[in-house]
Amino acid sequence: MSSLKNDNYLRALLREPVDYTPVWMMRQAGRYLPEYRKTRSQAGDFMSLCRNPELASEVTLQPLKRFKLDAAILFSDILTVPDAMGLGLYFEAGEGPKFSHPVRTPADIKRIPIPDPEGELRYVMDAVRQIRKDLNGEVPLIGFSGSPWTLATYMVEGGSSKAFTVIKKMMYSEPALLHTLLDKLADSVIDYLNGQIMAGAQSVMIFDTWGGVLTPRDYKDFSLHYMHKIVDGLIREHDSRTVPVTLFTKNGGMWLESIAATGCDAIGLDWTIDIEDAKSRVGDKVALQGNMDPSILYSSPERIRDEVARILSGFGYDKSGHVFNLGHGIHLDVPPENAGSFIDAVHDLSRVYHQ
Ligand code: 1CP
Repeated sequence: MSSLKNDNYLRALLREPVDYTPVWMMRQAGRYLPEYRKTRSQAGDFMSLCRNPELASEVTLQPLKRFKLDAAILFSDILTVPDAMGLGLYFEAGEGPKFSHPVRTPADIKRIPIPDPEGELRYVMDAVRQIRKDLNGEVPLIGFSGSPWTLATYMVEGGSSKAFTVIKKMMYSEPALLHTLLDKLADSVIDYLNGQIMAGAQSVMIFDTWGGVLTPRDYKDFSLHYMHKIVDGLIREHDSRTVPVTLFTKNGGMWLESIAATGCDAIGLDWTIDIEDAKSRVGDKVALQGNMDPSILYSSPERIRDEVARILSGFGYDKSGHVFNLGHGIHLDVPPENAGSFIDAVHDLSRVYHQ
């Protein structure tokens, strides 16, 4: 087993005792940091940054140099998988990700391959290996993927969407076709995450950013079902340690019991649910990650501290089972010092809960 200097994050996910509540931030490496913008311009563009293991490792570690974060997250994107399937990912300035070949017909879906993690996606595995080397055992490395449903929204819509009309039309008029795509994506994500684990990721998280736009029934059939399949297919022990799995459905607070029933180790919460309620519903089955509104980081250090205190007391005096985070990614115009105040507040204020 390779040793870790700070394993509070992994311990909290497994509901083992910790010294304080560990914290990391979704999108902690990114455009709110001037040093990220500099490395990105050096790389040329976002995908070139992802494809260069040394630079991807550099930006992964940038937030850890500024703040006392308890975990690092692989610098990459969920859209690497559809890109490896041949959909032609590109970024239009100010418009977000797009695909030159969206998948819409049975022939499109039949054609897409299940990517080999050490083939088309080798650059991601190389980034994981490089980051583990550069982290030098300081904190654990989180690997990640999008959920099949969330990936499918981008693949079918051809990019970001607000109303998801193209994929919903497919869901309601040709459900079997969409299921074929989701099943292929689930198999691809299993291989991709297991590849990351073999390359050195010490926990994995599945981002289901768009599961919350579904009806409860469709959420179960078209999103949760495939995340469950992934949880069942993942390597759960590696290098003599458990590899915890976190599922995050944005706007999924209504469905915590069914999410917990997949056998995941932790559930990521957005800010639309009180952590106290979440804990009373599923706290005996899973750890919880979250859940401060990222917009609180626009306010003062005092206001940030109050919010941290409120969330810690909501989770209460259980010795473990809470990983502090934002309820979604950090906004790109947040002052980095405020992120520092947030992280310090979690560490300072949480120690009393763990004595
Ligand atoms: O211009 C730039 O520099 C690119 C901006 C950017 C960044 C920094 C994109 C494009 N992706 C990323 C990195 C990224 N994406 C990480 C890195 C690790 C970290 O957290 O520090 C992660 C985990 C993601 C995951 C991701 N990408 C998600 C799921 C999480 C979430 O935020 O909901 C989603 C939905 C994406 C798609 C995507 N990629 C990039 C953008 C701008 C988007 C969102 C587009 C949309 O809103 O639909």
